Amino acid sequence: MQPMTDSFFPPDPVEDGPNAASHDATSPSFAGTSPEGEQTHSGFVAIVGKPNVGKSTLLNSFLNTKVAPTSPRPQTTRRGVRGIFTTDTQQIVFVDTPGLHKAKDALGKYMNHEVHSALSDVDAILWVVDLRHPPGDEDRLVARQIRDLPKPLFMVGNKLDVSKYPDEAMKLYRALLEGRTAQTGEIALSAQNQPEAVAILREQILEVLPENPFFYPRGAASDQTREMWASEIIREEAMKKLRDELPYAVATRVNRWTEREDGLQRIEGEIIVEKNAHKGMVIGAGGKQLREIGQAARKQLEIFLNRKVFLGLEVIVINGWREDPEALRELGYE
Ligand SMILES: Nc1nc2c(ncn2[C@@H]2O[C@H](COP(=O)(O)OP(=O)(O)OP(=O)(O)O)[C@@H](O)[C@H]2O)c(=O)[nH]1
Ligand SMILES: [Mg+2]
Repeated sequence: MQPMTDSFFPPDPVEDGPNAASHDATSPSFAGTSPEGEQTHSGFVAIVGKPNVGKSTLLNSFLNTKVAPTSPRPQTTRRGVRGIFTTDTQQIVFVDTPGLHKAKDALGKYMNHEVHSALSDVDAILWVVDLRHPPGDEDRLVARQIRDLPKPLFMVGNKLDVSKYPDEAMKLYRALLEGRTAQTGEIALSAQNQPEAVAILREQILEVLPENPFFYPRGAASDQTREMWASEIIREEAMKKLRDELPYAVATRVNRWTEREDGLQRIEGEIIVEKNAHKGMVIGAGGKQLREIGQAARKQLEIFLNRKVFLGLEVIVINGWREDPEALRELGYE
C-alpha cells in the first residue's frame, strides 16, 4: 500500500497513485469535462453487507491506501466513510458502510441508518458476502434491502483465498437475489490478497458510472478530516487488542494535531469508555495495554503519513455514551 500524504482531505496527490493529478477544484474536469474536454463520468457506489465480510478491506484495496479501519471483529465500521478513486475522466465515490445487523443500542441504530442512507442515493451497489460460509439471517436481511433496487449491483464473493466451497457458496448467495431484474454482476475474489481481481472489479464499476461532473477534487482520497482518519486508526488498534465487550464500548477522538518544524506530527487523542470500570481495563497493568495500542496506532500513522509521529493517548469516561444521543453526536455519530 502507498503512504498517505500530508493533509488527508483534500490530500496532496499520492505520487503515481490512482488519484495522482492536479486537485485544483476549479479545473475544468471538476466542472464536468476532462482537461481534454471529454465528458466525465462519476457516481456513488455503496459497499454493503453483513458485519465482518471484508467491505472496508475491499475499499482500501480499491484505493490502494488506508481510508477505513478493518479488524477481525464484526461492527468495526461505524460511519459511512467515502473513499474516492479518480482517473482522467471518471470518478468513483465508494461509500463504505457499517455491517447491517440487528441493532441493540442507539449506536447500532445509527450504524444501520448509515447503511440505509448510503443505499438511498447511489448509482451502483456492491454487496459483499463471505464465501467461507453459506448465507445467514443477516445476509438475507441485506439481500431483501437491495434485491429490488433499480441500480447496477455487483455481488462480491470475498475471502476466496480461505473458502473451501466457493462455487457452492456463490450459488447460495446468488439465489437470494432471485427475481431481481436490474443489471447484476458477480465476482469471487480476495479483497485482502488479490489486487488484480480487485482492479478488474473496479474496471467493471467504471463502466456503469453515469455522466456527471466530479463530486470531489482530483487528488482527494476520502471525505474525512485527518483527525477523523487518525482516530479511526486508533480505534482499529484498540478493537484488535481489547477483549470481550470492550471493543464495542470504546470510541476514539483526536483533539489536537500539530506539526513541528522538523516534520514530526504531534497527535493527541482520547479513547472514550462508557464506565469507570472500563478505564483500567483499557489501560492495563502498569499501562501496558494502552502503550501497546498507542505503539501499533503510531506505526500505522507513520506508514501512511510518511512522517514521524508522536501519539499521546488518554482514556476518558463518558457514562453510557452508546445510548446517549448527545454523546453520540459529540463523537461524530450523527
Ligand atoms: N483471508 C481473508 N481475510 C479477509 C479478506 N478480506 C477481509 N478479510 C479479513 O476479514 C476481517 C474483516 O474485514 P473488514 O474489512 O473489517 O470487514 P467489514 O465488512 O468492513 O466489517 P464491519 O465494518 O465490521 O462490517 C479482517 O480481519 C480482514 O483482514 C480476504 O479476502 N481474505
Ligand atoms: Mg468495515
